[in-house]
Amino acid sequence: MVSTSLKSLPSETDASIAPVKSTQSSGSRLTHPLASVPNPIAEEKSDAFRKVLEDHRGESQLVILQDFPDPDALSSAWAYQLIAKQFDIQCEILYAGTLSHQENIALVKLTNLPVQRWACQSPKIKKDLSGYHGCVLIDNQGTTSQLMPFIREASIPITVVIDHHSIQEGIEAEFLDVRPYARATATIMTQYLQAGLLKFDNSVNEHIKCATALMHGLRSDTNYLRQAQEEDFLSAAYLSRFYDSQLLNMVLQSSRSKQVMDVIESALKNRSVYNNVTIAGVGFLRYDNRDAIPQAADFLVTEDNVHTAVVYGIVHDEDQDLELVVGSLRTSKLTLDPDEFIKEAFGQDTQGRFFGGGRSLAGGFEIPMGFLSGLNENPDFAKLKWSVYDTQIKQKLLRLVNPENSLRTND
Ligand SMILES: [Mn+2]
Repeated sequence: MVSTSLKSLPSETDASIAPVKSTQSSGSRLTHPLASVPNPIAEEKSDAFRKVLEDHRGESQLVILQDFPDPDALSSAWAYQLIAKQFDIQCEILYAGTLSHQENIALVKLTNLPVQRWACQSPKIKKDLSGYHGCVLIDNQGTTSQLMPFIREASIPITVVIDHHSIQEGIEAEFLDVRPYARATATIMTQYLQAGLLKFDNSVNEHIKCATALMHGLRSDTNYLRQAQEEDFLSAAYLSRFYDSQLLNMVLQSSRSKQVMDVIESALKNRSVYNNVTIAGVGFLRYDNRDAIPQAADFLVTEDNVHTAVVYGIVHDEDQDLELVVGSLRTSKLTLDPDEFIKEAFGQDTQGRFFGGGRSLAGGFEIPMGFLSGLNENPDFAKLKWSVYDTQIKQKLLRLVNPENSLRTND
């Protein structure tokens, strides 16, 4: 739950900075003196977005995040909520999984980010969905949330989708803004702010905190701006007028748990490098530590001569007594499309749904273990099971990485 006891920090932002005026008198709203060209897509989308919000004035909406929301998703959803409020639309931001990364927990606590967990699988927790007029997907397209079946069952229409992952087949919404070339959803949301959908104000604490969250989201999806493009820098420059750098430092200084360190340790120990791709299985881990997998991938991709890292493990969800193979891919190779790579490596389930996907420079997958879930008290069985999955995942990855030696499973 969101803590409300933490006092806000004073803002370091300088309220005296004058708003930047456009150098072009013709006055495209998004033209910035630093931008060589105005951004016509952002402008066109902002107009359409405004119309949709206008059409839904006074309604209640559910903003659905992926099961393991990251800073980009959390901050963008918050920005959406604040924008929607201007149009008298009430939003509840929900996710089904856990906030497992220490930075995400710190972000939510320190900024009082208004997000709630809905443990939809628990039969004890029923949610009445009758009062909601629409559903909004931010930084996802519904394929990574366990909540979507409930939304569909309640016949809640998808009103808005704003995302930067590759477009998912069959996604339909009244307003769709999916820009796979954008590095972060926070960049897109900031462009909406710049277009005037909501004017951030340095004297409003909530705006300072949301700007800080967006800055964190934007930075974390661009590898601390190392992979940022002009649009991201322009959005970051805009946010810099409002964000609180001390607060952001506090979020970033949150430390890793011992369990996360242990997962990183086993990723290091178990890694094998094939054609500049490092692959590491980390064995079994608890659901709450699931986010250690992307953190380990983030770390492994920093090795000399490595451009891509894939880390995976078997995650046990005690609540549902289910096991999943969860994996993360990180790459610094701009020509590698993580979405394509993961879809090609692991394919689809019997219902035609892919086991994973991605965005620029990052991807992930989840493979349910079905009948083989559980009963790991028997160490021999657990070992055997891990060995089967470990070998199979390596084989699938190596078909792409190392096509000639696809059957080589040991190095
Ligand atoms: Mn994102």
